[in-house]
Amino acid sequence: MDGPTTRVVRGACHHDCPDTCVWDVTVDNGRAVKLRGNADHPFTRGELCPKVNRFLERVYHPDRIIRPMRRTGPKGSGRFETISWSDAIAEISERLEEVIGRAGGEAVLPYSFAGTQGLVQMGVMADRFFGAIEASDIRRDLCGVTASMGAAEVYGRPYGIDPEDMAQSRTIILWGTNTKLTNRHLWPTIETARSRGATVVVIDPIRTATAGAADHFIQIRPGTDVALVLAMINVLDSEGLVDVDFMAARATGWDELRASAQAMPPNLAESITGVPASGIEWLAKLYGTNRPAVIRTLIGPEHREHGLDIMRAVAMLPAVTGSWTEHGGGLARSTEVLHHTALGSGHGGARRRRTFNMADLGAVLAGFGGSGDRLDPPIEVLIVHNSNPAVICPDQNAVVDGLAREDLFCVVIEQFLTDTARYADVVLPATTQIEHLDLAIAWGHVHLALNKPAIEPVGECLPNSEIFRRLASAMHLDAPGLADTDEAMVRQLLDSDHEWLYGISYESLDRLAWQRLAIPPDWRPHTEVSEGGSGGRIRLGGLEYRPGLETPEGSPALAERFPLTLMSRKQHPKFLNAGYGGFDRHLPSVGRPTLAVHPDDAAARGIVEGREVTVFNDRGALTVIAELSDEVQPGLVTMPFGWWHRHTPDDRGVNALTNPRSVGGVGSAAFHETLVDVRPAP
Ligand SMILES: Nc1nc2c(c(=O)[nH]1)N[C@H]1C(S)=C(S)[C@@H](COP(=O)(O)OP(=O)(O)OC[C@H]3O[C@@H](n4cnc5c(=O)[nH]c(N)nc54)[C@H](O)[C@@H]3O)O[C@H]1N2
Ligand SMILES: Nc1nc2c(c(=O)[nH]1)N[C@H]1C(S)=C(S)[C@@H](COP(=O)(O)OP(=O)(O)OC[C@H]3O[C@@H](n4cnc5c(=O)[nH]c(N)nc54)[C@H](O)[C@@H]3O)O[C@H]1N2
Ligand code: SF4
Ligand SMILES: [Mo]
Repeated sequence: MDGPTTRVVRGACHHDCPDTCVWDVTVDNGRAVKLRGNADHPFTRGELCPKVNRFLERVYHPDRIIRPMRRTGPKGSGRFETISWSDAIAEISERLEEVIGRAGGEAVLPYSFAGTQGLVQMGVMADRFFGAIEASDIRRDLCGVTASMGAAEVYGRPYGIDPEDMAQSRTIILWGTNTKLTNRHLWPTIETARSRGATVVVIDPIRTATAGAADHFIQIRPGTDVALVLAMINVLDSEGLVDVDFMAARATGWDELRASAQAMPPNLAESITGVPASGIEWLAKLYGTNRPAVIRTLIGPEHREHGLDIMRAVAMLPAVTGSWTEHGGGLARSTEVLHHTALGSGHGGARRRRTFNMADLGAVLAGFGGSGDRLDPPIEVLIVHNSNPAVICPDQNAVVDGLAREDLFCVVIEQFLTDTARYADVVLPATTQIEHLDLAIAWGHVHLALNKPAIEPVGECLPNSEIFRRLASAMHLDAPGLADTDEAMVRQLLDSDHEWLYGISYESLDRLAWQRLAIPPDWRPHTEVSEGGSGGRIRLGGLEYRPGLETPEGSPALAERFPLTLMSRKQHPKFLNAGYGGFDRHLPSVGRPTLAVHPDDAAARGIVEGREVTVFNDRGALTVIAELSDEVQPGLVTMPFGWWHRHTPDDRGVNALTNPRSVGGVGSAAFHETLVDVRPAP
């Protein structure tokens, strides 16, 4: 009941989720008692999700880390003693000064990702701190960067349309995105379009919940999308459905693309993709004629060696048909670039320090750089915030071996004792989103939000920003901005004169909680001379389907030993990456990770539903529960990612098996290109 001591504070969800819901926290006598979606928010409309509906349980969870802790047992044992903040900061800053003085700043490695997407707590102060000590740098490339680079190769600035404009679309292709699970607040927009007659198609190797809810499902062989795109262009071209005028006005490279497409007739594409030629012809004609037609993608196909090729290929389609010119046509991809453009922020630009791809953590901690060279200096200090690399990073056995190194000084800033924090020398307690201030961008819509703290920090928790401020002060660092308050940093971020920030200020956000970027309604990107690109033109060009190295086609010899392909996507409605994998109330009823196996592959191996199986390759082996499923195609097995180590008898998760390969150290890892075999557990 609301009483005189009750107030409501507006904030925004911090999770690495496209939706960035706006919420209202009811606070009674300093304690948050209710957290609900704000019904007036245009995109999320008052509904949160099964992950976050019980967020207050997380805030006040008995397992929450609320004091700094120092390790007392062997690494990984999880045994710690409580220490004071002043001891923790002194211990870390003295260690940093000693290492930096002896080996140089590059012996220090920050590791962070998108545990919170709020810009301040994600990295503004941390980046300043690590820049000031000239630490090694990390490419935060595990998610979204490959997809973005693929679109950027075509468009320069990889702008997509406002996803809410999909309400106008007549054809909606959900290309390797599991909207109903990963981007649930877009579904009502899709339903609106449907109620006006739109056709919804899903292209995915797995019959996901989204595929089940669509009008048509195209079950493609994993990683073969470039062949499908080329065959679609082949059909569009022969049916006269390409927009030659648009391409002549806006693009270069149609002749090369056309030649590539001519070399990929639908029947050849059928043999590569597994999609019947008649299905390819139907899809191309639907896309070319039932307009406006939009392609929606997030990141699904990027976790592959040639993920960039796929994202580049898919991005070309709307230029070939000129569908950008129609309201509700074009490509609806991550909107992060729109927010960063408006704010003038983002992590682009030249890197001056030694830089590693976050996917290579295992190798880096073992003393090797991306190309196998010995590191000089090797990493002596690892400082982790907003990430759980022991669970989310590929080549998990190597990551855990690295974290277990006795000579590594490891600091983890966390809310819970994750599989990574277990290995820390010092664990520092971090606030949650309802305890700190932040500016929340969104990658699924164009509304910016201000997250205001609703309660005082629980226990002795501190915001990431304050922890780095204290470290900077203890080390007497004098680079600019290291003492800025969180409010000052939010104000700096908003201090942009870009036209899309027109009318948006700290004061207005403070009053309104969220505001739409001032992107014109019915904005149609890439129809005018674009920013970037080659001379402002859309870059088409030759396209080639290439199988990744760790696929049956790419490595037949390896596939003889490990004939099945393992994919490990987001799968559980109550998981958000690894953020809830340690919470009993969020685990599926089986309580253990399962491996989905096609009945044909199961029969060939004597695998029985519900029994234990071992899934293995040269990187590792896991004992999990078999689940016979025709949602996967023969030759493919899937296991959800995000489970904490203790849920398998091997004390590991699916990333113990996954492929860490990235191309040239840039972009995401080839998680989904992992060859394995499966046998009944002994
Ligand atoms: N419930 C829940 N929601 C989440 C998350 C979560 O953990 N749980 N995580 C959040 C994060 S960090 C992200 S990045 C987003 C991701 O959002 P999405 O990109 O929608 O999700 P993914 O599951 O990574 O991949 C989507 C689909 O791509 C398919 N796919 C994989 N390879 C290929 C391919 O080669 N071709 C084609 N056509 N399809 C392919 C997969 O089978 C999968 O069904 O979700 C966010 N939302
Ligand atoms: N096999 C496989 N691996 C994958 C993927 C996959 O599909 N398959 N997906 C990849 C993708 S798309 C992503 S985005 C990554 C996700 O990788 P991560 O970003 O590392 O994962 P999260 O679980 O979202 O967040 C990590 C931690 O941040 C903490 N956290 C939240 N808020 C705060 C805060 O304010 N301060 C501090 N200090 N900590 C906070 C949470 O407690 C959580 O433990 O995983 C990747 N790994
Ligand atoms: S995780 Fe996503 S859907 Fe759930 S509350 Fe946060 S932003 Fe909304
Ligand atoms: Mo992600």
